[in-house]
Amino acid sequence: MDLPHEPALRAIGTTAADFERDLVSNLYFERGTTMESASTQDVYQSLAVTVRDRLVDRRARTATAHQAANPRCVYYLSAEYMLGRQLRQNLLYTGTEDVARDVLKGLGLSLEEVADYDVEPGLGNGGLGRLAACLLDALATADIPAVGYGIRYDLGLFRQTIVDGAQVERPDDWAFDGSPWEFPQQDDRQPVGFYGRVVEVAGRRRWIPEETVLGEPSHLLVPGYGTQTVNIVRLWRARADSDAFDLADFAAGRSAEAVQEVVRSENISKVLYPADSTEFGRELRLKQQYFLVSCAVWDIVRRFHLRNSDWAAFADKNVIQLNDTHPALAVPELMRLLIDEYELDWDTAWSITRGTFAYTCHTLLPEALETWPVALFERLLPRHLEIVYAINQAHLDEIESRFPGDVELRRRLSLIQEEPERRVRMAHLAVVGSHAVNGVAGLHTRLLTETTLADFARLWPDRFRNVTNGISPRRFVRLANPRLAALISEQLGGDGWLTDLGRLAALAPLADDADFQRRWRAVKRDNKLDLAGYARAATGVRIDPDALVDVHVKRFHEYKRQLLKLLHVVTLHDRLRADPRTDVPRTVVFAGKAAPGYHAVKRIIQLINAVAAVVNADPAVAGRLRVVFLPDYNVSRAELIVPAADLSEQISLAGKEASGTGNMKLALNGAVTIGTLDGANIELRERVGADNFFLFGLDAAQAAEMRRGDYRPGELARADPELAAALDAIAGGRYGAGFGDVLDSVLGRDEYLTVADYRSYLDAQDAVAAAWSDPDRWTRMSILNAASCGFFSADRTVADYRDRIWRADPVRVPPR
Ligand code: 26V
Repeated sequence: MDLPHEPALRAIGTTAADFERDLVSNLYFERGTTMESASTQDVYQSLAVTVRDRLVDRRARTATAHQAANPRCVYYLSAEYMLGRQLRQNLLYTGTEDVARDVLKGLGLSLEEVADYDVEPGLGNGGLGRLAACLLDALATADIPAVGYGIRYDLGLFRQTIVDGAQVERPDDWAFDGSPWEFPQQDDRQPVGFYGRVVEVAGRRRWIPEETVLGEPSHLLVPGYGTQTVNIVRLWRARADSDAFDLADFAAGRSAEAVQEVVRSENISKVLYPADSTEFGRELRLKQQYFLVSCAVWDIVRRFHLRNSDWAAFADKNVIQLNDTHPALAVPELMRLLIDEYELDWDTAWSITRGTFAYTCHTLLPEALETWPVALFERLLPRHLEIVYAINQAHLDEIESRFPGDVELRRRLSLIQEEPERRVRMAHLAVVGSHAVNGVAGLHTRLLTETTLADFARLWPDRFRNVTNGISPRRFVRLANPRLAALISEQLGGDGWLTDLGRLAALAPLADDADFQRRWRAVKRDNKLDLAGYARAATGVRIDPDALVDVHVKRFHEYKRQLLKLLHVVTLHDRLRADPRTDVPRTVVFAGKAAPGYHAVKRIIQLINAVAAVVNADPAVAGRLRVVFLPDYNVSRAELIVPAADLSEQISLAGKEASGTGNMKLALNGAVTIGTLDGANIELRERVGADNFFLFGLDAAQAAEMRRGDYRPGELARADPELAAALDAIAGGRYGAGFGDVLDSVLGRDEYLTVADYRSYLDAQDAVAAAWSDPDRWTRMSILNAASCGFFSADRTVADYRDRIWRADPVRVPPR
């Protein structure tokens, strides 16, 4: 591709004058206004375009370099991307932050007030989505050619509001005021079929879909830090054909009928994880999954053909990483293209397919392992079901030849579950269709290969490996915590640590240095003041910047045990009522969304807010304990909370959290962890040292053992006077009537062993309070935590994937 010289040259000016001229020009040509009459929104939009243009030039050179090198490309398929706000990131990555600040100042505006208009794209739910964003950031930073494929949800997951203490979901119309970072490509639309039948044409099976929608791509730029590479994330939105609107209906006044087909098509990219409580919702989810993979696989094949002509090279030139099972349909989709459209024979197609795919599993919870009813699958994707059956036949034949007569083994490993209804097992499809399968932390991979996927690990031991998750230090230190970043850069003599996080180890010798400790504490305190300002405005609750900021922030799930944290709060409340000098001054911050249909955890949110209201108003507490629930946890909220945290709650029941990445974000920002031996907590504790980590609770083996035995939570709870008192206080209505049901889970089955771990957790919290009472000791722990987090950089994670799965080489993009 030739570079568009003139516009590119105009866009890359780096002086303040260039920047200002472009900003004013964008204001005029893009917004149709002038500096004198522009609103702050106008200025924001023009600023975004001005910054974006500086990346476009790099993107053009990246595309040219990739075209010339014909490298192996990494394609990341994910239902979620939590990219976070783009403006600050792109100012940083283009080195225009100071210039922009100066220019805006000259215009009487602060960068902060303009940046406030930047909205984070609502394309994710939790750790899986943020991991996708961190890996894309690290891929670009490592100059590895990569494209992320996803869905451009109009309304994302949902915006969480709290009404009378309860979560109320509202649409997250993230692009309502425009979306300046996106490049829509209306001319690149791609048809996607659904339903219909399979016919035989000249001895070949062919799918004749009954319904077709259009996938319309748009992309966002993914710049690397300190490099010229700009990769892309390509997001697809569902569009109806322009003929779908029924003019006759409309003319007859039947406006709802007129748009029926348009609405049905466009529903596919309306929201992330539509409720699956109805048949409509379940079908829509499966439609979304196929929509994404159909668009992505087609695009990957198209890109391959731009540079290659021989299918034999396909698995060498492409690796497709499946981010959990949501995109697992890509396996039969690639097979269908290769066999039905390109007429390859089965064996060739299968060896290309398996050679191309790799699968990352992100869970251990059996209920999160997706399966789809065969009946639904067959109705929506009849040809894919035939292909799944054929893959399964060959798979079961292989098992029979290696383990003759082992009917049980074949039943367990089949892609089809037979009882109680026939369903397609998506994790099995992903494992069988991939040449590499990985878990996301050491314990997770071990448990996967010993339990959930044990039979597969016995069948193909070489296919399994561990790649421990990581996080972007650019996003979670430099952008989220600029004060800390400045202190570290000053101390280390530059910002090389941002791409070589192991260099933080050089901070360890300063852990006891009085002056460094003082500065470290000052950074934390300023960050707490920022959080306090936000919390005050958002909830009315005052945060004391000198109190221990104790944070439990993540999606709500019973296994993550927000309820255990709340029982600690209630016990502290009891103790404070008896003795106002107990514990240390503490602010407990909760944040996180509950799945809309997950009633049990929505009740926990209500109870948290009820406890917060009583505790915060109780004169006996005298401000020593504050509880705040910050609504609508997302990347932007994490950027505010994480830098201010002193104590990081990572208290899932051991054996349930695949990895966790909040644990890494918080430790890297100097929070000390209180946690179980779960997920990546184990690797974190190994690195920061047992002395700098508050460990409690059962380990995974003990937890599994206890679940198998005669566990009696009701009796155990009554045997601990403080726990009994806390439960009585809740049941007795101290925080409002009618919360008895929340306790039923604990006193009944206690699936997540909250009662079993309570005492150990409280003891560990008492140790936290003792450590906090000695500021020098605490600060030492805090510094050592950050200094030991080098391993958790997403750059290391990407290097692991690159060396052990992707085998992809960097392509240097020359500077202009
Ligand atoms: C699964 C499902 C299954 C059916 C319907 C909706 C739905 C939505 C999301 C998921 C994915 C659950 C897996 C997940 O988010 N795992 C998280 O991945 C993080 C990154 O690896 C990891 O740090 C967390 O421990 C893990 O919970």
